[in-house]
Amino acid sequence: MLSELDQIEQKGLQALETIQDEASLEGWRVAHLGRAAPLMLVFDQLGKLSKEERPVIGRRANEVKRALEAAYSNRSNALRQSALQRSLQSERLDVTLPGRGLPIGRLHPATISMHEVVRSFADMGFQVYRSSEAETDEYNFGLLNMPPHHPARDMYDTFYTSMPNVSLRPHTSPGQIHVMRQYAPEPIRAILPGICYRYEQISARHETQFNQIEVLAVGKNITLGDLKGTLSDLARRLFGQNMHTRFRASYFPFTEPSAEFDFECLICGGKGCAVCAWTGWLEIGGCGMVHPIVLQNGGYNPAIFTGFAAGLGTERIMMDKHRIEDIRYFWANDMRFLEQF
Ligand code: FA5
Repeated sequence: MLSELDQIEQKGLQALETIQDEASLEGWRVAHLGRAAPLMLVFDQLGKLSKEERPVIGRRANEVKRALEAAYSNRSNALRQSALQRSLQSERLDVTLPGRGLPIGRLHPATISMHEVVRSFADMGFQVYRSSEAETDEYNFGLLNMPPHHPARDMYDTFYTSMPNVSLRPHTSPGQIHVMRQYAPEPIRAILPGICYRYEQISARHETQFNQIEVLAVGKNITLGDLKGTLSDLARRLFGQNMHTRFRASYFPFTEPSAEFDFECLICGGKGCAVCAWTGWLEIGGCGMVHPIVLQNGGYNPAIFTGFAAGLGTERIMMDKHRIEDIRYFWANDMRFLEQF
């Protein structure tokens, strides 16, 4: 029986040397140390041996068991180590590699321009008022003294919606009525920034969507001088003391008298270009004294109150400031343009 135990030990240790993975190792454990293993059968037979043989065989059987268990545990550790080494090699993590950069967003140039103009007006005591981009015909035109079929409607090439009487606002002026109706008979100093839409022939100076800032002041002693002073001051706040501006007589049904407000064209330096329509002056907005009918529609008594209003194109202001020679850059979504601001 002692030689049988020697064989058991030898075979077990030999078999263990060929084991290369965890599954075969478990198979080996069941075969050599499991309940039905030859070694365990030796233990089962110990009771049947003589008094003399039993301690000798028992001791040897225990030795073999410990030897197999120790070899099993060494092999198991070795396999785990080599599996770890393999995974470290194949799933190697280079902690010195730079991470993936997150692109940092920035404000759109049209928004930057809007913010600059809003800040200047805020410094002059104007409050920001928001009004919606889709308006009824009444607000876009009717309440601004343009009843149906009024020829001045032709100046606003409007996008109509599938909802009767609702269109995208072609200017921010309908907001004047909303502010007046909310605050009458209190005095008003408000600006209304926002996007406008026109079915427009696109050119270096015209887009189908553009931002305007509506300016509205209503009170008891407001004059044309206040309008001219406020807009001239805006130009100086944005461009410095030496900025040249001019007012040209014009016509809007919702103001009387009316004017266009121009900045000197810094894009061509006054020589004439596609943006200033070869005049040397860049039209920034329309303005005038609020028409008595509009004041009345807003809830103010025109015998007591007067007011001025203006609608300024903020992309045009940005174009003048940064010498941008085509308005189409604003919405073309070209990063080479957008990243410059
Ligand atoms: C108006 O929209 C009037 N509502 C302005 C106004 C308000 C007058 C209050 C009196 C009182 P106008 O159509 O001229 O006016 O547009 C005003 C400004 O918006 C223009 O001077 C220009 O700077 C800008 N603008 C108008 N159309 C476009 C366009 N298609 N693309 C880019 N900017 C435009």
